[in-house]
Amino acid sequence: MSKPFYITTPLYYVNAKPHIGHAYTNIVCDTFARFHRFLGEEVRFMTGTDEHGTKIDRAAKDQGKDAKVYVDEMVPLFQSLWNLLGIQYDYFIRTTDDNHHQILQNIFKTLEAKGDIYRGKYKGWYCTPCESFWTETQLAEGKCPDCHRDVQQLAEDNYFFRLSKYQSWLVGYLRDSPRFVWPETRRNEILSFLERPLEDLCITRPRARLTWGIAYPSSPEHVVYVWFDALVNYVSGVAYSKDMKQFSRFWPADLHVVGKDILRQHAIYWPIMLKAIDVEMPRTVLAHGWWTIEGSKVSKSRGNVVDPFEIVKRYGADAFRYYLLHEARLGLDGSYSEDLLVERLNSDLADDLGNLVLRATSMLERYFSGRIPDATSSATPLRGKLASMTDLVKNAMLGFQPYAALDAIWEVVREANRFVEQNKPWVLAKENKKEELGNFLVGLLETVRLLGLVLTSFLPSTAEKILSSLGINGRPSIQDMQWGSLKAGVRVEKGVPLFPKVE
Ligand code: ME8
Repeated sequence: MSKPFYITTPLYYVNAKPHIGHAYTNIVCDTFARFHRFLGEEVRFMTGTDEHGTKIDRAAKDQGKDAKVYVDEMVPLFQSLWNLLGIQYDYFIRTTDDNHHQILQNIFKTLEAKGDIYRGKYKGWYCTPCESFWTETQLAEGKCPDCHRDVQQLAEDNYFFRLSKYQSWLVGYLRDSPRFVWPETRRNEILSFLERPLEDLCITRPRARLTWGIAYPSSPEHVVYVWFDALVNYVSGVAYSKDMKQFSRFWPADLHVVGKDILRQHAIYWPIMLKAIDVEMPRTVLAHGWWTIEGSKVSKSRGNVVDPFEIVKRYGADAFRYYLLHEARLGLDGSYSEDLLVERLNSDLADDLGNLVLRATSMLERYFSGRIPDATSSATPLRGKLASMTDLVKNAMLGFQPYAALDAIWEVVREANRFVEQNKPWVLAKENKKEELGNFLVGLLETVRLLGLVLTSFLPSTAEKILSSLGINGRPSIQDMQWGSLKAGVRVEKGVPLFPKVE
């Protein structure tokens, strides 16, 4: 049996409510996870929360709360959003989990025994909002090169991880592994970043400055740097060093999905950490682009966030999923517009898909009392279109292009609506051409069934409504994408509008 498909999201900081950016990453991952389940694979889909470090400590203090009390209150907010958006994860990991702590400690033991960690003095500039240290030359006019805010000078005793020792190995690995970082342009960025010497990574913070972190095992005066802590989740979530049978069942991860803001950590620190502990590389780190508003990245520190809870309340989870998956090419930035979301909802979802399903089921109700008639012929031009759609969708998804998969699906949706206009079933009914009308409707309902199946990865609750109105329940599979399995005599529920239009 082949290995389960193991897919991960970043672990989100819990210093604020999740926003559209977090929702996007999880929707993308959920769509891939569902699609691999649809292909018949076993899937391990893990998401979770990053709960240590200065940002979280500060957020808790701002509210006058103990850090652990604070994170315990924030985590359910993330989980409730994932529920609302239909995110079907298999495991939720928190960096405050005991298991994660123990595994992190085991990893330190290995690294220390190998001599890959040493104690030294760290001098540098620190940007608190970004949690980043910068060298003098990296600063942009004396400010943080990422967010352009003030930085503070620091000099302190810390522990360092020998990134530099593995630099030439990493360069070779990236050159030889074209799919390790996707898209290609990002891989090239990492390779050109690696043309300069890598500095070793400072992996602790003095307790005197920060207490909210995992204890560094060899020094009571230090806690672990939040990035080192968080990256380990990808292996601690599958029991690395604790249950190697479980670990080797899932590892290597097939897909780490991250935003381009955190690609360096995932394409430089993470593979080096794995190499140092002698663990196989994940197959692909996929960096997607940013959602922006008026050209600026949506981010909690900029305060221009779009509240996904509100969007879902107004338009429903599937409309939000459709918009995000369709409007930005994975890997590139997308400019968020609520007006465009509404436009897509009214046209693609309500006029095209909703209308097709409603027409098909209503006509069956009207002309055949809602029961699927016996078809005497299955000749319809839609059949071939659906077969090629299935291939297109599969290729698009395996090539990380969910928008292209949706385009291929909507080609068929629109074609099916045209098919209704051209065949004028109401005329067939008037002329009492029952057989022709029956054949026509069976073809149309088959199309609706196959669309319902293929949509399960993208618009899960809509797909479920479509399928259950046709009396189809259970785990949908690509194997069911064969033309002709609707049974004569089955009672089909008359549809309700799937997507009420928004003014
Ligand atoms: O970086 N557009 O957590 P974080 C698209 N804890 N995606 C966005 C986005 C935007 N405008 N803003 C955020 C961290 N994201 C670390 C990760 S992983 C071991 C540790 C998404 O809460 C995107 O996936 O700041 C980005 O990488 C992530 O949220 C950052 O989330």
